[in-house]
Amino acid sequence: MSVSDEAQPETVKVVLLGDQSVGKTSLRSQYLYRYFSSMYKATIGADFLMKRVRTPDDQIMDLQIWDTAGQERFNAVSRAFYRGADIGVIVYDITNAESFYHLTKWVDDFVANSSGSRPYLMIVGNKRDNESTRQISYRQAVEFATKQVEDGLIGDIDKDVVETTAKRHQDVVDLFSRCAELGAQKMKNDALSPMSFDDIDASNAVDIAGLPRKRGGCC
Ligand SMILES: Nc1nc2c(ncn2[C@@H]2O[C@H](COP(=O)(O)OP(=O)(O)OP(=O)(O)O)[C@@H](O)[C@H]2O)c(=O)[nH]1
Ligand SMILES: [Mg+2]
Repeated sequence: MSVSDEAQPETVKVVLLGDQSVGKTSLRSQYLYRYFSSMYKATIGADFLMKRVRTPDDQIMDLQIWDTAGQERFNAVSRAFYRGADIGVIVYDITNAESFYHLTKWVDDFVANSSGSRPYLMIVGNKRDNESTRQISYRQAVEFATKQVEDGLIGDIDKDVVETTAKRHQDVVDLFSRCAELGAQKMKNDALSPMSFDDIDASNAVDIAGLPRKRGGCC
């Protein structure tokens, strides 16, 4: 059966976030278009692109991949797009220690603004092709992630704390395949533990009639 013959798949909202210039846009472009440019064009605001994928256990799903702006002046705008996220892909640059030290702030912001959707996290050290100027080791990333495991945000450090280069297609395929796998896991877990009334944020209620099908979020 072809993908198009099947019932409408579930949508998994994946949000890329992290400091400016760490490579969020480049990771998504490499995944979707096999395109990498060494020119830097700052993202302003946020947007999403969709990709239909098949998980290793043969489940079809639509990844809704949001790219957000890392520049500080856009932080308030970016936060608005975390709502209803299933997976946060928090990116730092292994050659820029500051982008790593800011991870706590990104995690806190993301969790606080995802509006009770109980998202999963991936921690991604990008630009691993620049080994000679590395400032952050993989071990440091694992140490950081241990706290997120305790908080239930990361399930499997080996799979969810990764290093990539946006120059290499296979790296980004592996990254987003893991997102799909996590999306499938999250759907199962959400189905087993439906939202409690405490999870529902009615302050920004919208009429969802006519909006595309999406579990537990507004967009
Ligand atoms: N060497 C190397 N350069 C990269 C890599 N990923 C991105 N870059 C470069 O880093 C710069 C910033 O990349 P972007 O993808 O625009 O960064 P961003 O995180 O989207 O930045 P904002 O939109 O400002 O938040 C660009 O010049 C890219 O070419 C990588 O894996 N390796
Ligand atoms: Mg960008």
